Amino acid sequence: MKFSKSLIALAVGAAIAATSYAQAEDKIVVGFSQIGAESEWRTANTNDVMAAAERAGVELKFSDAQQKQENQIKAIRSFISQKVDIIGFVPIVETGWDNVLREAKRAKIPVVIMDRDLKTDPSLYTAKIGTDSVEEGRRAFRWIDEYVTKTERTPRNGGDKLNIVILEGTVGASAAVGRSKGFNEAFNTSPNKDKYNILASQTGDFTRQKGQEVMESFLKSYRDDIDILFAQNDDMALGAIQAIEAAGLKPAQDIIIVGADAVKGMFQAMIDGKANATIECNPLQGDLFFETCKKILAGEEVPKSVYVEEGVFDASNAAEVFPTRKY
Ligand code: GZL
Repeated sequence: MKFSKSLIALAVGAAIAATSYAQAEDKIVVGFSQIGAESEWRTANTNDVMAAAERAGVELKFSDAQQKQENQIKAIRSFISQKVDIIGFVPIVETGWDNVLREAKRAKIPVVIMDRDLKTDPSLYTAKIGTDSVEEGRRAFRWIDEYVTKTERTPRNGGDKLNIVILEGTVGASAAVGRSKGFNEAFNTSPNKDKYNILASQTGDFTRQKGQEVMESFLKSYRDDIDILFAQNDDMALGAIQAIEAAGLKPAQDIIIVGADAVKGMFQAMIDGKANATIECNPLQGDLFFETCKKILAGEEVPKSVYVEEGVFDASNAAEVFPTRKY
């Protein structure tokens, strides 16, 4: 029996389509809602999630919410209607998730939280993989306190207290709320607390641009009264460094600069003598996330909440550590 070439091509095409569909059928389908691309840290987190999805052999449906909670809620609803196997998301703010998580539960789609924390009924999500922002805040103040003591730092304005200004992260974000909570807790329990005064604290929304703008306004109001900056992420610290230099002051010398995240840009600033320290917040959570998703779908028990490993880096070890940094 003779088959025409086009009939054979048709049969081959159909076989490939069936195979890829079969492969797709075997792949776990994960719907993931990411906050946006507001910082070096967030980009590293997104890149890691995508690379980890490849390594895990899962089908990733990825949505970028452009910094809007309503876009995250829309994406989660879309994942539910697409009947994905499991949903992951980074809650941009702590509250406002109850209804959409109830819809996922009704659809019997497990939810895994990554990075930031949220305030909701814990039965509405299966696991949380994140970063301990309260401990990061404690570490920031403790580093400042140790550095001030070691260098016998005195107030630039000749007064009796070292003035601290704070660039806070996104309003309502657990990373900002937690870092403020931890910083204030360490401050209030320090034997040296009377050495310090928190002069001003304002959100810079975790972005470099806003960090620069708010630092410019701090300098306009308090210039030579400012001794220390705690920026709740490195992007805001890097923006503030630009503002400090534009005001004719020396970052890391006139004003001590401590950030959070430990991104490459901050390592370079420490190596260049323009920043003093950064508290690590590890964005490389993808492998643990997909491993947890697979366990959940296989019916295995998983811990309700785990934190990734994090450290503290400063100008004394920045050059040595920099070549080993993965983000
Ligand atoms: C922290 C993370 C924060 C980073 C910022 O866990 O959610 O969001 O510190 C990022 O750089 O914008």
